[in-house]
Amino acid sequence: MKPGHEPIAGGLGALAASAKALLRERAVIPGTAALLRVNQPGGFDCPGCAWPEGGKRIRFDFCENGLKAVAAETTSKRADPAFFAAHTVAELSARDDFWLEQQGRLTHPMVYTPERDQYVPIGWDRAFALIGETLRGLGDPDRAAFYTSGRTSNEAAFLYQLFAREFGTNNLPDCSNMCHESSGVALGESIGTGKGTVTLADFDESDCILILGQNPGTNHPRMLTVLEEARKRGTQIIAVNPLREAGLMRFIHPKDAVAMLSRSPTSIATLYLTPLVGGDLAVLKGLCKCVLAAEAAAPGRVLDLAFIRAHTEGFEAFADEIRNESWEAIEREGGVSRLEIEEAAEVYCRSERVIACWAMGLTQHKKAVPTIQHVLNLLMLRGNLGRPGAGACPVRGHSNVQGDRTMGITERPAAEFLDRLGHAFGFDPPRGHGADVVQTIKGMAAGKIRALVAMGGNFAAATPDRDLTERALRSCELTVHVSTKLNRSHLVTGRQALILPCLGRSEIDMRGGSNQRVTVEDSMSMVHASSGRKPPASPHLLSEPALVAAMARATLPDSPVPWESMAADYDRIRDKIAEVVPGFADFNRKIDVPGGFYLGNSAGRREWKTSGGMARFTTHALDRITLRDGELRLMTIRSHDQYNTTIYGLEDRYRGVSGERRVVFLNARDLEARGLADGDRVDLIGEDGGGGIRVAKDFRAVAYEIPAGCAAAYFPETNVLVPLDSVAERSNTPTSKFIPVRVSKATAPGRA
Ligand SMILES: Nc1nc2c(c(=O)[nH]1)N[C@H]1C(S)=C(S)[C@@H](COP(=O)(O)OP(=O)(O)OC[C@H]3O[C@@H](n4cnc5c(=O)[nH]c(N)nc54)[C@H](O)[C@@H]3O)O[C@H]1N2
Ligand SMILES: Nc1nc2c(c(=O)[nH]1)N[C@H]1C(S)=C(S)[C@@H](COP(=O)(O)OP(=O)(O)OC[C@H]3O[C@@H](n4cnc5c(=O)[nH]c(N)nc54)[C@H](O)[C@@H]3O)O[C@H]1N2
Ligand SMILES: [Mo]
Repeated sequence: MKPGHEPIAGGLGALAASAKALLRERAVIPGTAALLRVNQPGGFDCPGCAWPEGGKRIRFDFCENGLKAVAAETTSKRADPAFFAAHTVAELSARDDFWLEQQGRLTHPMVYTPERDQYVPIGWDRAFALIGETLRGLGDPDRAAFYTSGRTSNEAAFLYQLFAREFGTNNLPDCSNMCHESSGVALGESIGTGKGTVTLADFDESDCILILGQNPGTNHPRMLTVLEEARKRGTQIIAVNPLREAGLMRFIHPKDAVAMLSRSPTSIATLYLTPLVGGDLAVLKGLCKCVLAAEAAAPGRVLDLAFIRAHTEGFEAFADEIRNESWEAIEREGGVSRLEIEEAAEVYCRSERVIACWAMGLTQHKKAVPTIQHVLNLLMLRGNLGRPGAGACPVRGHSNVQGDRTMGITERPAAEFLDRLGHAFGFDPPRGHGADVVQTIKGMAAGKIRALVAMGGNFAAATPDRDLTERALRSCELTVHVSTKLNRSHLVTGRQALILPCLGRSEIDMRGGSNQRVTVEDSMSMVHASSGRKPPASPHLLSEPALVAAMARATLPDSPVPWESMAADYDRIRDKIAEVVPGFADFNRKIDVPGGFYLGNSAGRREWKTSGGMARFTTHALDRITLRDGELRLMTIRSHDQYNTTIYGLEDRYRGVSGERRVVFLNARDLEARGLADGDRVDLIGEDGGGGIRVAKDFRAVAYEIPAGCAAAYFPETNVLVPLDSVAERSNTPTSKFIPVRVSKATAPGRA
């Protein structure tokens, strides 16, 4: 890309791309009408990301990628029985993810017939009976696993975990295991909460925002509006990212006609550090080192000693370790110069109210938990926790991934939660820890887990080690996918396989004569209602809560749980949630308020629910990262035209890629060292851990501004390369942002 011609995030490009998405989907509601009810009181929650809608100052906020998510759901295309009759599963398997997505909404419950290698329609009752019989026949409830993706509403999630636990298992893997699990572990241990401590209002007050390992221009576009406003107030924004992401550089709000015509974008980041992939722990240690040095130079002027004394433990050990860390190691491991780190630290120390945001660039690494704990260490040094304008902000992915956890979707439930659940429904929930995503794949591969039920998501494509995962899924007695759209997971069938189509969030959910509301929780712990406005894509769809209730009844015919009654009126589900989940008293009344209610955050009140009752400084050695000769650090990231495994299109406008997804971004020096040129076809070759190799074939090499030694390519095409055993310490999150690979000239055309 030529200097000066870098793309500007938002602007006219966003409007053009949005129009294209609507056209492609032949979306049922013309753009504006649908959008006007997205994220508005009385409307539905955007099925895109988990960035909050605006709390008290609710307003219409245009979002290109939110619109793509709505267009994808409201498409007029249909994958109906005639479609399935025209294709064998083998034929469908040969198609790519973009094509599968383009077939439109699922309309009927379908069952796999091995004789014809096809999906054929099945009645709902027979589908539920099949699930019930198979699950009961497993003998041991731990032979089943119940996966959840993060779009599932609170009501559906609550019923789903209840079903799994009444059936007798805590095998509740979820997408969070691959996403912000590392944040949850780090936050929990350091400050006694699994969630972010800030609200949207804090962004209005902060004078410095750190953005680490996050690409908001693509993945949380509405965040750019907040950053733009902050910039206009003079807030300093420090980006830490190996890539100079367009959304972090310059932005024009697509609603802002004047700026668009005059082309004067707001520059977002005031300082941009570009570490090596996996170099953040070093950079953060460097920042802490500078803060301690500044305090030594001006005692009592830099650290918030009152906060450190009253609220924290472990400071001395932490400070000792940081003082002993050498700049040589910090610069080598971080890939950022001491000078740049000092500059950033100077801004940090000058600022009174600092928020740190982060996403997958920090969470999907071997040292993810220590790295995030160093973000917290850095904040604690100056008391940037639990006061206005300051705090920790893990920016969540899926629109209700945080709410699902609040509702009990976790393989490691707290004892108190189980006590209340058992008490509310009159049963004894299982107490042992269940399987997370990685353990579920291993369990299936070992024949211990024999059935997988998936509430949304795309288990086969989103998880590591595609080959092994596919074998694991195929070995199951039963795979069940509750879905809106056709995806890869449907094509990787167990001995018996079901696709159960459900209502999307944009759709009217009539039960007992009224349009039911559901609720979601955003990344900042605001819970609010969502109700669909659009007629369902097919008359045969069921809502997720209704589906779960029916599965549960078919599996547990004698269950004392009032499944039918709860599925008929979601107010009754909410009444039960109020009984079981802290913070939800008076739930039904609270969601009548536009914008919903704030669940609160203990650390945000400076209450530390850690084992020691204090916020905790933590220490972590800075290990030397070594790669084998010729290997690069590959991070697997999202393009601007996808939602996780859902591919909307083949454009990555902000990175200058058009019409393809099999690209790998490389530093010119690394290209040259391999005798490669920009545009060459290459293979990506990783180790499989057992002495063999894994190959992702036929990518186009793109010369790019990325630190030497690093590479980037899109997920899920690269998931074949992610070893199942390569996980973050303690959170067990696959290390999707650090895959050692060799890059060499493509051997033969064809893909793997
Ligand atoms: N449109 C759209 N919106 C989405 C999604 C989507 O796919 N499409 N997905 C949703 C979900 S589930 C999630 S979790 C979020 C994901 O949101 P992000 O975390 O923003 O998504 P990624 O593309 O994985 O990008 C990670 C960023 O981290 C940087 N990075 C990678 N490795 C490192 C590293 O070692 N250090 C640092 N400092 N940076 C690094 C990459 O350059 C990239 O900018 O977005 C959510 N929103
Ligand atoms: N290599 C690599 N792998 C990764 C990541 C990475 O950065 N790199 N990121 C990880 C992350 S952060 C995440 S969160 C996971 C995502 O993993 P998942 O959540 O499992 O995957 P998605 O692609 O979001 O799921 C898309 C499918 O959900 C279904 N769906 C959409 N809307 C609805 C709905 O309203 N109800 C129901 N029941 N189904 C619906 C559709 O059928 C669609 O095909 O992937 C992880 N995998
Ligand atoms: Mo995610």
